[in-house]
Amino acid sequence: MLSGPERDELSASARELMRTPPGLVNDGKWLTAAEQLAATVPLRARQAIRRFQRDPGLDGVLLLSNLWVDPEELPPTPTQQGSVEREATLPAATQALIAMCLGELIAYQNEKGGALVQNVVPVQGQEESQSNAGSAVLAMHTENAFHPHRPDYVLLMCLRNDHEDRAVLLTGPLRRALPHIPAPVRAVLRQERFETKAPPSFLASGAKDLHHAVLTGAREDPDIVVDFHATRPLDEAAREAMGVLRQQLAAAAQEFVLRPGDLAILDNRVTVHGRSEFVPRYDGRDRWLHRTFVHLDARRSLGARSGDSQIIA
Ligand SMILES: O=C(O)CCC(=O)C(=O)O
Ligand SMILES: [Fe+2]
Repeated sequence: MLSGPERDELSASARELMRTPPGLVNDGKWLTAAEQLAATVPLRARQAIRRFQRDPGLDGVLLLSNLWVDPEELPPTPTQQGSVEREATLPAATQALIAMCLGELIAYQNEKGGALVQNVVPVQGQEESQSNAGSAVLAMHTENAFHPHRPDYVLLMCLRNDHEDRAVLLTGPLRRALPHIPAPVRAVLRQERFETKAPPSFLASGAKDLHHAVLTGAREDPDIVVDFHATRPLDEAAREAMGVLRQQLAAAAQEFVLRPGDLAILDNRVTVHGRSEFVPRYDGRDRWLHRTFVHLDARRSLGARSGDSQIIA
């Protein structure tokens, strides 16, 4: 929770960034300014971010609240498919500053045109879709689980919640669930007995389905890669193991009703996330989040990007 003075300090930096030419989020010069100004983010927030990088805690979520978002000043919630925030608005600049404190902003050419700040909004006709445009229950997932260069962190900042304050961001923290998963089940989850489908926009440009283990890395504190909509177990034991994992993640689930000015930072390596259902009205007042992805080490994806672009092909 930012104090009043901290909120004003951060919004002053964000306003300065807004005014930096050309005022476009994906522009290299603007991003350099964001990187410089990230050093002016209030100290306590930077300390919390640094601590979270080293140890994401049991929940794998860092919630920053009381960021400067005034729903009365905002334009109507976008309604179109694939909506992004190319312009350096105050919320987009705020999100970019926080993201720069964490690492390198990245995006995917095949997802929302490679925009570094994207809009998560309900889209008419997409109610049932298992994507950020839907408003039905969104199954728990690792963000871009199918992708070898999936994000390390996902930032979700709330500009508006739904009319009834019903939409809940759900997280499934692996660190809380793991102790309840029997060793033989964990052993199955550590084997490459799972396949995660790439979404159609990525398949069209040659992405492959990922054949993978769900748990990797340290035995007592592994990383997780799973999407309960897109990951398919390849045999019966793998199916059972995924069922146990799903159950234990649900039992450990944390609920976040994001309100304007709340920003959730999810460690995409140790927590999965999803969303409850809600009822959109498409009246310009619907739920609206900004989403940004961050890599800790941009060098790892260098071969998948062109030059110093932030965009993964
Ligand atoms: O709508 C939400 O709270 C989360 C949506 C989501 O999973 C995402 O945008 O990656
Ligand atoms: Fe997601």
